[in-house]
Amino acid sequence: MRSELYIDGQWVKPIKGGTCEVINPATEETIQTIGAATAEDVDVAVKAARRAFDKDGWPKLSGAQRAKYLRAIANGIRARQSEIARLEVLDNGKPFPEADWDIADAAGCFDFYAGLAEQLDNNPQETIVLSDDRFISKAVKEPIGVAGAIIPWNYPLLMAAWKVAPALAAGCTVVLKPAELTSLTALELAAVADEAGLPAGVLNIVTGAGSVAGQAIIDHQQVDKLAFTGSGPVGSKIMAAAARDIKRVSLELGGKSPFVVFEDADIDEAVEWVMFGIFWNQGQVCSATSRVLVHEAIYDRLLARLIEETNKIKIGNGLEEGVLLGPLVSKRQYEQVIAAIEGARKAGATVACGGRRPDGFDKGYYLRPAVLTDVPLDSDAWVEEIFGPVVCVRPFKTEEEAIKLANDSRFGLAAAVMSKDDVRVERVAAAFRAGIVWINCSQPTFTEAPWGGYKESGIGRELGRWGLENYLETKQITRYITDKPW
Ligand code: TXE
Repeated sequence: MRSELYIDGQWVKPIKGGTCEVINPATEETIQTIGAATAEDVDVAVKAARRAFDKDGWPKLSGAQRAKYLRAIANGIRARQSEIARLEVLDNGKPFPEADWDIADAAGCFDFYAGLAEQLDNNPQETIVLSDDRFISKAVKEPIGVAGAIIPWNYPLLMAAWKVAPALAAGCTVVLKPAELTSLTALELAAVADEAGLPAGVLNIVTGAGSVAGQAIIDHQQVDKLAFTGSGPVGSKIMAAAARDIKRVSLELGGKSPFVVFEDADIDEAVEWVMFGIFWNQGQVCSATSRVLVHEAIYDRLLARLIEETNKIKIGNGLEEGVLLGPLVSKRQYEQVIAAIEGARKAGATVACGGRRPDGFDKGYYLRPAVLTDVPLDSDAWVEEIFGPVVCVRPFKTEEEAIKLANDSRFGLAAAVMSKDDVRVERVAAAFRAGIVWINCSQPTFTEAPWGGYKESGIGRELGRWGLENYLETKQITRYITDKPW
């Protein structure tokens, strides 16, 4: 298990010697003490990334050469997949099969962007047809420079991959700060990159508090681009910091995503997707479909089945066989979710099941998944992201009403619809004001497809070719090609 910062190809202790404890949310025990970087360490890391970009030639390598490193990282992750997945469970609490899937997906993300890095060689320039034939123009893609990436704790390695893989593929160099709660697998990523021979300074990992190390990254004048996934308030701070020096910025923030189930949906299938949409990863998912709108004709039956199935979910340590729901990531997150459920109750909602500590657990941040009904539309429980295994279910009468309720949110990350009527699902998909729409499912996520939100859920798109664009500038080169005088 790594504990030091990874800066300029070296494992180093923080200059001021600070540390932070890593807690296993299943046992509340400390599993590791890691470095807490300060602005001094961030400065060294940014300067290393700057040198790797400006002088050492990472952006000058061909896409195919960078792709080799990315593929070596993908293979390095896969070679240690189970070990890294186990570490993710200890750090984050999620069930092992979910962690194992995340790690495989992180490796796949590096492979995918290796492919796109190669394509940059094949198609580096776009010729532009001009209205004036005395000139020709072309558009060339170039890496932005040093990227500062700040990521959350819900998918620790996967979020690192979503930022690092496209940035490196584009030719940027990176300073990554993982969440202080879950830094262990990001440090393993550094170890894998190191073994893959990634040149010094291309990828730097600084662990530590958001308000210190994170703030130092966003304030650093030699960082050209900020990529962030996390809470809205920190997203605002990042945008404000970026505004000062006109840094490029991409943000993936929270959500309160709706799932509309029409009367012709198969109830068992709908319940399965509804549960997957909110209980996967203990509900700590930005795109979780946490507001379920069910047509009144099937509302009672669907709700009864949902409660029945929710009560059957096996809760426990993510390393135990068959566990579907682990602990929440931290004491703070646990207390916030409990407070949100209490707030809902006070506002008049009914807690139809769960919402409290399961029997027999005296340690760990475990919570029985909760189904809330009669949640007032103006209550926090309906409006704010809870980021836990808590779903609000509400009946609707008409398609128009469902769309209105679905879109009545300041967020717009994702939305889902379920119906056997093909025309209707397309119509509803078009009406949703959200960056990701799922038809007859919820949450499937593909490295190839764009990911990001409307409204307060963020700016920009990750994944797919859109993810690469986040790290590229476009340069216009225009040549005067005639002997005729100007
Ligand atoms: O997020 P923060 P937190 C939401 C979710 C959750 C809430 C709080 O609702 O309950 O946010 O979680 C770094 N400058 N999401 O407090 O603080 C921090 O160190 C620079 C949704 O953990 O936003 C971490 O690395 N960086 C989300 C990262 O920001 C700063 C996933 C995210 O932490 C910083 C996580 C600063 N001033 C939480 N302050 C999603 N969209 O998936 C903090 N950080």
